[in-house]
Amino acid sequence: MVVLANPPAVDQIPLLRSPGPTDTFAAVPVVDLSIPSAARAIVDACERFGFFKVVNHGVDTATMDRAESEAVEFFAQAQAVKDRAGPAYPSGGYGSKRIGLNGDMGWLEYLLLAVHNASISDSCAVPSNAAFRAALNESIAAVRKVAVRVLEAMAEGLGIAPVDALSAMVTEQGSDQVFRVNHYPPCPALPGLGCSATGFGEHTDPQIISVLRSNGTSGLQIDDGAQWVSVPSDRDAFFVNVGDSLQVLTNGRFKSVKHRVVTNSLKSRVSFIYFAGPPLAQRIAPLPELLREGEESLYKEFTWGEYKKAAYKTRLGDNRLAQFEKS
Ligand code: GA4
Repeated sequence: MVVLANPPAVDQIPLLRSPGPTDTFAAVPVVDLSIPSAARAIVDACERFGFFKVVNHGVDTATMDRAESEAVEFFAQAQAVKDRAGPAYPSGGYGSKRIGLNGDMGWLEYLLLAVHNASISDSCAVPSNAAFRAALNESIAAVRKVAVRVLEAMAEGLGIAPVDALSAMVTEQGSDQVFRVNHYPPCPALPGLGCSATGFGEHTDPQIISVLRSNGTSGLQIDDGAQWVSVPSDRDAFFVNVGDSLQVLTNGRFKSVKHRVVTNSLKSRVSFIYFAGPPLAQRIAPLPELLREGEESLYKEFTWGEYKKAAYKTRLGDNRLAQFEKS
């Protein structure tokens, strides 16, 4: 029998100042993936914010909706049933409130799933429900295709050949891909404090890119370089984050975007995120084509496996890349 510690209560979750109405990120870059200028628009957005929204991506809404309603059903089950799908670490499964291994907490529950090729890895027994697993596999395949198209357009925009120079790192055998299903239940409002509980604390993603789809409930915020801004939700679009590894591959030209999720007091937020990571042995270093004459790498040499291992020793909000920067 698995003995679980008591789940943390809301008073153990860190608070965040609620954003005022002026803090909305109305200028979120929108990339139309169906037109040739997408390549340039992606590079521009990655340089300015490390974040953009993708439309005309070719993914059928029904694919994501099916996975979403299965996820809603999964999270509606009794706590004891969900706990049997845990723990999330080390090989994937259900987790609640605790994030990572070093004491971070948020007002959410989630499934963390290892992906092999384009579906949930056989080594990951969760979810065991066949309909849920099939719906997730369909959505993983679809989101992964979006990630590949984004990385191809990015290579084109950066002027690096071949066209799959970046996407191959993600589609190669042994690439380290993770799919995350997050459920943020409505969180009791904290009247008068002007604060909300943290859904998922501020962090950057360690991988190359992450591709996110949510159910249209607000909560995602990014650091636009000057302040935290709320990203208007859009269930028909995908949102792309530049991760730490892509910042290094571009020698700092692209920004790994700091982001977080604040809770909503009325509505549940359900999000799917595909984290595109390379094989563990992949060397993460600036692409030679991107270095100008005489320009040196800003980072020490490392592999994705080394970076991932180091990341799991950090707290969520730590600047994980700092220890790999050349002094
Ligand atoms: C952030 C991006 C992904 O959600 C994730 C997270 C991972 C986890 O939840 O287990 C980490 C976090 C993420 C970065 C630092 C470490 C690892 C929690 C944490 C404190 C799955 C990932 O790959 O890195």
